[in-house]
Amino acid sequence: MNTKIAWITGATSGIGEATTLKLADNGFDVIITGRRNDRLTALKEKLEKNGIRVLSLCFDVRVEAEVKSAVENLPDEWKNIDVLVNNAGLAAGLSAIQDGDTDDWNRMIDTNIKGLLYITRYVSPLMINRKAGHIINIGSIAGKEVYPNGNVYCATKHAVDALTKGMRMDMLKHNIRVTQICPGAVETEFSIVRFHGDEARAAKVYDGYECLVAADIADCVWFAVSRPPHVNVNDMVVMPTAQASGTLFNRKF
Ligand code: NDP
Ligand code: 8X3
Repeated sequence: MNTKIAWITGATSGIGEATTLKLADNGFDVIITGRRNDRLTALKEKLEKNGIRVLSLCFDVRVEAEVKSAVENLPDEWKNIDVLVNNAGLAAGLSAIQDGDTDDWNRMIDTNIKGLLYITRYVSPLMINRKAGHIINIGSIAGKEVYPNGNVYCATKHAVDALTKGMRMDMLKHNIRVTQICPGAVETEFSIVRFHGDEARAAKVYDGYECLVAADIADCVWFAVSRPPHVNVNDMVVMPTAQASGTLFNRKF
């Protein structure tokens, strides 16, 4: 029962799934969360075959009552959470502000800002009780700079950047590490979600250069997690070699 426990939000796809696999490979038991229960079940079965203990919790991070209930109903043997990876998030749309779809805006704000806040609000007291823990927020290059038509998504990731700094101050006296990891372009379901299922448009985002894969970001999470306890990686910005800013790519065409 001394195995470390990691809670990964958005474990059903992309960076969250890769991070789950990486932490499990390195001996963590995992709490995996997301809204797609079939994917959670498949991941749980795969990990359990390799002897990893898995708790699967299907809920929407936007609904505070669901987040609160998930944490309050954690079985005792799952309460000692060592690592929380706040990964669940999305972009929806890519439009000038005057053309923006306000449903898209609400989804991004509710997921990327409020969802991350709800999870942190209810999980961090469990870490504070033990005077130990590590919170890792998945930010973005979009939280460091703004690009045309990225307005609201960029604002939500700038909020993650600010919240990471604020959390680090609040967690200081509780001995809890707080890290932000800010990827550039990673080929996941991200752009399919952003373009509301338009796979052809999504594929163009990654065309003509070698983008990051989810496992590259999982490696960064593991680097931060595996530092000695006195070392906190504050912030990592990780881009494809072929990307120099939110919009500048070295495409081979
Ligand atoms: P994916 O679309 O592949 O994965 C997103 C994950 O978030 C899914 O597991 C999804 O699970 C979960 N999620 C979304 N909304 C909710 C919700 N309301 N409640 C619970 N879970 C939710 O994208 P990525 O892996 O690329 O994205 C992961 C994070 O990385 C995001 O925060 C994103 O902003 C960030 N990022 C991505 C980059 C990229 O280029 N891909 C670059 C920089 C940052 P489900 O649908 O099952 O609920
Ligand atoms: C996702 C990467 O460049 O679309 O955060 O903002 S980008």
